[in-house]
Amino acid sequence: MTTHSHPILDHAAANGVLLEMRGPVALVHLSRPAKRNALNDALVAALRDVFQHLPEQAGAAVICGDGDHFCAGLDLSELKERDAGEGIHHSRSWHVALEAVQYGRVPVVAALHGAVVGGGLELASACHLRVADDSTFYALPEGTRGIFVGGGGSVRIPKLIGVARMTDMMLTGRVYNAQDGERLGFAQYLTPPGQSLDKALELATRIAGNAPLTNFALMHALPRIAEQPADHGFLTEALMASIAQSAPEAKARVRAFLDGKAAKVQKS
Ligand code: 1HE
Repeated sequence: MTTHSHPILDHAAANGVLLEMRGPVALVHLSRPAKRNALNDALVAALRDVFQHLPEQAGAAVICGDGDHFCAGLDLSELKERDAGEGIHHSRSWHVALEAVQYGRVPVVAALHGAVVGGGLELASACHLRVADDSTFYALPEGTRGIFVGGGGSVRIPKLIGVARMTDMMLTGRVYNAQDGERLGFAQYLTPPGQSLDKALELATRIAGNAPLTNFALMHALPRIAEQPADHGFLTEALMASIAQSAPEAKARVRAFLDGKAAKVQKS
């Protein structure tokens, strides 16, 4: 384990976001366990700063929550009377931070446990993969608190579970458990209690070994292609494919397979 000292990362650590390097993986902790990792303005800014300043050697990242829960969402003690203009800027500050997670330099795996609620679920949805353990539960209490999502959840969450399920969660306060969350598409992996971080680190280490252009294409091109009309998507795909396969790293990997030096795909 290596911790990094850098003025921006030190400031982030003081505001509840800790970075440690685990080999090629940047492990980012939400570290405000006494408040269930509730996201106040300083913590959201710290998250943005950490993802904008990941160390060069990071090839993938993992986000986890310290304590018994991943994240309790927006820090409700900061929900003061804002006028409409201030509310827009507050929401936009979350968008910037979560875009730094989603569209940063490296793929991000969320290691989930306990509460993944409100803004915590919005943050998890900005990651590229989610690994949940058996203690995980998902909710959007915004509906019952008289507010709305503001951290990009209305854009990202329906892509995971559909508009109808998100509407239900907000209208009725419905909570999904870990098994249902995996079945519906919140998480791609489900582990026994206490094992989501190890699994997330294992996956992130593997992801960090991919060709960088493949990871770039999956993070930056795939979600945009999915939003494009099909004829635009086919063109973007062709451009991205040709760029990726022209990289020396791709040529070396294909050559290794043809020479019998690379692993075959194994039946799972
Ligand atoms: C908090 C927060 C918070 C805990 N803001 N302080 N999110 C919510 O509506 C979820 C609110 N939280 C909860 O439902 C529960 O705290 C949990 C299920 C997450 C965890 O329960 P538990 O029993 O482990 O902890 P606790 O005893 O409820 O909380 C421990 C402390 O954390 C306590 O403070 P203390 O000073 O009395 O010790 C809680 O007040 C504090 N705490 N959650 C502030 N969220 C961009 S828009 C996004 C909009 C939203 O995210 S709305 C959803 C907000």
